[in-house]
Parts: sequence; C-alpha cells; structure tokens
Amino acid sequence: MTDVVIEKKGHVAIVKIEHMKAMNALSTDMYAQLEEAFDELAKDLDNVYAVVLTGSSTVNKKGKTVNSFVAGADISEMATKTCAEGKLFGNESNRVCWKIENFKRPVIAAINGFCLGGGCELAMSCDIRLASENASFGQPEVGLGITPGCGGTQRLARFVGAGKAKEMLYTARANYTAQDALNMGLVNYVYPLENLLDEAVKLAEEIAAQAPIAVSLVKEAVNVGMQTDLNSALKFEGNCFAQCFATEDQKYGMAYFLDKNRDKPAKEFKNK
Ligand code: CO8
Repeated sequence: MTDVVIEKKGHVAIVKIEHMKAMNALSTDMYAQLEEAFDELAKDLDNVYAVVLTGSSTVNKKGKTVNSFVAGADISEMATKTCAEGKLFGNESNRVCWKIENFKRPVIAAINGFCLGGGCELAMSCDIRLASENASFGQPEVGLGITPGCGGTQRLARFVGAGKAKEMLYTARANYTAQDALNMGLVNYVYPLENLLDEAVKLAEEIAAQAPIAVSLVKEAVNVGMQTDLNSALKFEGNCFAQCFATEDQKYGMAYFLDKNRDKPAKEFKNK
C-alpha cells in the first residue's frame, strides 16, 4: 500500500487515504489498497478495537492547502469503461464498502474536506461520521451521466430520508456544507478542521475502552436490525445478548461494577 497508511494509537487504528494528486479519488487500485488496509486490520483484532478513516491534505497548483476525504471515484479511470467494466468496478467498490460496514470493529469517518460521490458512499459505509467545518458533501453522479454505484441511492436514503436523498441525487450539487450534513443527520458532529482528527480519535478511544466483543455484537445487531423486521431483529439482539454471558469480559465488567473498592485499578477489558 502506498496511498493508504495505517497508524496505531493504543487500541485505535487510523487509516489515512493519501492520494492527493486526485483529491483521494478512488480508482480500482485505491479501492484495492483500502481493502488491503482493512484486511490487515482484521488480522489484528486482538489489538484494534476501533478505527478512524480519514483523508489527507495537499498544497494545490495555486499554493493553497486543500483537504479531501475522498472526492469521488476516479473519473479519469471511469471515463472509458464499458458496461461490463462498470459492473465490475461497482462490484469491487461495493465489496470494499461492505467490508468496512461489516468490519468487526466500529469505523469512524473523520471527513476533513471533499466528500463526494464514491467518497460520500465510503463515509456512509462507516458507523459514525464526523466532519470538519470545511467539509463538502454531494452525490454529483448524474452530472457525469451515471448513477451512484456503491450505495449512494440506498444508504443515503436510509440515513437522511428519501426526499432529502433524492434532492442531493437529482441535483448533483457538490456543495452541501458540513452544517447541511449535520442538519440532515448525515454526520454526528462538526468540528474545526484542526480538531477533527483528535475528536475522532477521542471518540474511538471511548469506544475502544468498552468491552470489544459486546461492541462488535452491538454493531452487528444494529446493522442486521436495520435491514429486517422488528421481531426478527429483536430475536437477533436476544442472541447477541445471550452470547455475551459466555465472555470473560461480561464476568469482569459486572464484577468490576459490584466491587465497591474505590482504589481498584482502571477498568480494562480483555476482548475475551
Ligand atoms: N476523479 C479523478 N480526478 C479527480 C477527481 C475525481 N473524482 N476529483 C479531483 N480530481 C483531480 C482533478 O482532476 C485535478 O487533477 P489535475 O491536477 O491533474 O488537474 C486534481 O484532482 C485537483 O482537482 P481540482 O483542480 O479540480 O481541485 P479544485 O480544488 O478546484 O476542485 C473538486 C476540487 C471540487 C473536488 C473537483 O476536483 C471536483 O469537482 N472533482 C470531482 C468530484 C466528483 O464529481 N466526484 C464524483 C465522481 S463520480 C463517483 O464518485 C461515482 C461513484 C461510483 C462508485 C464506485 C463505482 C461503482
């Protein structure tokens, strides 16, 4: 991997997309690098309890520093694709986003700038989205003669409702602000750019301090529940709840609460 960098801070992994020649646009190779990064992290679940996904910055031709999460799929690569190649690209990108959505640990998108097209789709495959004040959002695909191909028509409508999603999708506007995204529920919080990564890591650390197996099961239960009827979802939740009682962390977490010793060491789960 040359354009996707992993950094670890305690139990938090930070995955940074660094392909600023094209504002972090996602080519086939970039999707492959992202997939490789998450595959690598999947082998280290004993240490990685939460992930932050973010973009990078660069100085543009006019000497201005520009930040980008991901400015979309790579238009220069897509421009000459046939239907069959388009289908393949869609399958590949969906596989990567699905992998992130179903990654065993929560993934927080720290959206530091352009979050357009495939970038917005990537952010929506994360569990939680935080944005910097300068971030801009949009699904500009129809302005390029295509539809979104990696969840833009599906996850967006589920997050913000069909009406708002259709407005974004039909108009191809690429300048929805961070405040717009906050108002429509697309992001949870907006921070000044210089604080964004710290805030994302802080949130990831807060999550990483909880029982990791329980957190993973919560993620699975919410994801499964969002796609099924309430009765089936509640049964699924019941099974997750039951599974926790087979873990050491449940015994430990409850014993820790019941132990009234004020001088006990700080709580630390074992992921067992
Ligand atoms: N693809 C390829 N290159 C890009 C992209 C992109 N999405 N975005 C920016 N770049 C390149 C520019 O071409 C430029 O290259 P060069 O320096 O060689 O001229 C460089 O990045 C810097 O860009 P700009 O000079 O344009 O920088 P500005 O600050 O003026 O503008 C913008 C930044 C607003 C981000 C502008 O570049 C832009 O509008 N980019 C395109 C945004 C867009 O339309 N994104 C949606 C793409 S379609 C999509 O994502 C479909 C998803 C399908 C899912 C996956 C497959 C199924």
